[in-house]
Amino acid sequence: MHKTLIILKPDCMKQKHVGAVIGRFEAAGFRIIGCKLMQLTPALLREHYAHVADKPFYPRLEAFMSSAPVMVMAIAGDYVVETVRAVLGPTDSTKAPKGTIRGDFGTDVTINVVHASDGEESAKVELARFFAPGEIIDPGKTAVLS
Ligand code: 3AN
Repeated sequence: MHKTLIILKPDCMKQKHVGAVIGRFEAAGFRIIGCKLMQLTPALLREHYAHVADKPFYPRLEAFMSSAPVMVMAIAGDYVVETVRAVLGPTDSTKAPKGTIRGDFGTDVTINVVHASDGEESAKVELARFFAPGEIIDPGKTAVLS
């Protein structure tokens, strides 16, 4: 089973696109296996965005990502990492086609609705960064009572 880490960013939360965004992941066939609200700290953001922490745009990114609570999610399904990246569209919302999440709801390259892991290895690292082992539960493996 493939898994990925999703963060619904402050713009998604404030503009109330949470239901629409989760709906697109569900419509693509994926299931939620972890979900919680978090207020991200500068220390956690510096770790999560270590690959861009020395870039000139980083201070704005950190200020934005810590400006309101976010929803962190783990979702699962076949080829979820690459499929979710396609459903999201490119990082820069102004270049994202209509019909993608960033093309429909994003503002710019920083304010871009959702973070999603960019590969299977980074997904493993990021899921462990944001979720304790017991916080990820696969409902696909439990019977639904009728
Ligand atoms: P993605 O989140 O799409 O994988 P990364 O990992 O290249 O993109 O960049 C991490 C975050 O840094 C992006 N989500 C975006 O918010 C921000 N970012 C990336 N490139 C730029 C840029 N040129 N200017 C401003 N912010 C950027």
